[in-house]
Amino acid sequence: MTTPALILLHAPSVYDFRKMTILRGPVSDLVPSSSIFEMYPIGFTTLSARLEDHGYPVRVVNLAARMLRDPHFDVETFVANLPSPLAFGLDLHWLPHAHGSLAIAEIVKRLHPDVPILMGGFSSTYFHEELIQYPQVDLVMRGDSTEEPVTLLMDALNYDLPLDTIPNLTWRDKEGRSHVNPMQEGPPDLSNIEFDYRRLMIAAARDMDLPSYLPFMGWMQYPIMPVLSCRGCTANCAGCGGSNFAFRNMHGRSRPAYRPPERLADDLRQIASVTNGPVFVLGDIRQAGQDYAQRFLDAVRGIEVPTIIELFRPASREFLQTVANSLPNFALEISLESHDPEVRHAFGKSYGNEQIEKTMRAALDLGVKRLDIFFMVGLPKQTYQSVLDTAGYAEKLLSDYGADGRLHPFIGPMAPFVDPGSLAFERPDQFGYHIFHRTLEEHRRALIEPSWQFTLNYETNWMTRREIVQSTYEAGLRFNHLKVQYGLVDSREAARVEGAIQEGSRLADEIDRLRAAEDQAGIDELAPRVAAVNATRILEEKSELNLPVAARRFKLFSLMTLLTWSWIRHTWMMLAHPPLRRREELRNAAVKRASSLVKG
Ligand code: B12
Ligand code: SF4
Repeated sequence: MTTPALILLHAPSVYDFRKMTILRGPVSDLVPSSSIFEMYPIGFTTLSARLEDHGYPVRVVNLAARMLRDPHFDVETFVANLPSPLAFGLDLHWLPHAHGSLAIAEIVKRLHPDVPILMGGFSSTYFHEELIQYPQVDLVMRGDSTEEPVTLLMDALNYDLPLDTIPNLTWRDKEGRSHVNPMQEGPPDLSNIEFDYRRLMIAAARDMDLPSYLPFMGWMQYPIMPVLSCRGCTANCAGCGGSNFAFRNMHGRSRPAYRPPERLADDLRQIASVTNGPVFVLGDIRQAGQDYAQRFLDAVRGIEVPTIIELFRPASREFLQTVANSLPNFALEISLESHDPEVRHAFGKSYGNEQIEKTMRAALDLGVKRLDIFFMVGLPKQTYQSVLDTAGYAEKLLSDYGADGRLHPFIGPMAPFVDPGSLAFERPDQFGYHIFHRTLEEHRRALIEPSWQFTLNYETNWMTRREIVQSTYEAGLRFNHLKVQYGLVDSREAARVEGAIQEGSRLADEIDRLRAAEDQAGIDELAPRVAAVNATRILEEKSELNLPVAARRFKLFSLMTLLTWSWIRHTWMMLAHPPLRRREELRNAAVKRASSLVKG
């Protein structure tokens, strides 16, 4: 087995979620992960590819998924048995990992005290100065594109070079002083980033450790894969830490970096060459202009895997016709946020219902396989009644367009957090928000509150945290009834969901009362009931989010051929670039790279 230079670990949201009584709520019901957020960032793929091409083998361990899969999985024994790399990397990308990532970092530091701990991702970037104060954290890599600086960092750790020339790095020296190196502007486009997930499949085979590489629980049954059209966004939704505003302030990026459309199409083809699972094209392909969208659609013509396209705003019939011509199995995702255009506008989306319904009509006429419409709770100007009225609008949509079961409305809360770096977090008064937790430590603690009501880092001028929680449950019940009525879920399934929603709502109230009375023993007694609700998707069954997938989910022959070829390539690369403290000339090359950067 190859000795890894970097071991990338993905933590659960809360450590150890298996032992704590926390009503986690429907915080992840609209994404493939469970509420412990076991999915690791796409960046693990691109970082691994870049480092391996420079002779630094990378191992990925999805600790969160392993803990979920096996209740007896012993993290400490597993970590103790890992080989000592040049560094351990942990993502603190999504803030909901604030508790788990720091706890896992502490365990790793205790068991491998001489190996530096590196953290990275959006939340690490936002909180880098606070993060470096935790004794278990040695290095924080900031920015939305860290492939290049992390490679320089590996060189520095491998050849004992100074750290002060490495862009984007926040670090602590031997005397315990922290340093913030200047930020380097990320690449203007994504042409030199390698988004080849097959590399991780090969690494899983190489490390003989498939369970550690699985992106989320259930992936083998529903192998959905994303392709990323850009880093950044042109839009400015109020609660989003990946908005144009947030990217500008956090990552110094003034406009999105796009993947060239033909490369994006290649990414899609690569996935389609090994699986029959759906592919999600992340980011509205019209963001870079009609020409970009057209080139992408020309380049993917004829790909038959189910392909999900995101729309940030209404689309013309002409555009949808082009999508349908190129991707016969296309599905659409649109986040309307609210039925009320005024609320939608306050959140940052300015279009009317008539325009978006025209888009829906056209998509259905043109043969869209699935049309998923998302609504959110916790928006500016949104009252409790407005949330319930959204359910009324969902009914209207189903009655007008939902006869054949292709239209699926979903609702979920903006939870657990309004993103740091977002407009609503930075300028709460302007958007009518009240932010309860501001620091990383406050968010870390909020994650171990006994109920998601107290984890929420905000309330609005229009709803308290309790109202956000209870309106979510009430709207969830209404959506559930609608789904039975329109044949989107079967009645047995719906009855199970209904039971879980009612129980979730009761538990939220009971915990509210017990917490106010500081009755921890009373909360602990609820553990079995809380565990049962946590184990259920309460707003929508995960299977309802899933597109139908061919019985043969993987193309085994292509996969085997690919693995064989890639194995040969990998061995060759490793021989051509002997890693880890082996050759003087490599050290010289690394010194040169670092010094050219200082000059540049
Ligand atoms: C795609 C996406 C998703 C995909 C995730 C796909 C994936 N596996 O990464 C899906 C739809 C599943 C998703 C889910 C969620 N998302 Co999301 N998502 C996005 C989106 C639209 C794009 C992200 C992106 O461009 N990534 C690409 C680049 C930037 O990141 P990357 O390549 O993965 O990683 C690079 C760097 O971040 C860094 N890095 C990352 N990790 C590490 C680790 C180390 C050690 C190092 C050195 C570097 C490093 O280096 C990488 C390589 O350059 C953004 C919005 C936006 N416009 O940015 C929101 C965003 C990132 N998501 C967000 C949130 C909140 C979530 C959820 C928690 C929502 C929820 N409640 O369900 C879940 C979490 C899911 C989980 N972990 O299980 C917030 C995060 C804000 C914050 N600071 O917490 C964002 C900013 C906006 C939003 N609200 O949607 N999301
Ligand atoms: S939520 Fe809005 S701002 Fe954030 S990534 Fe999506 S479209 Fe862009």
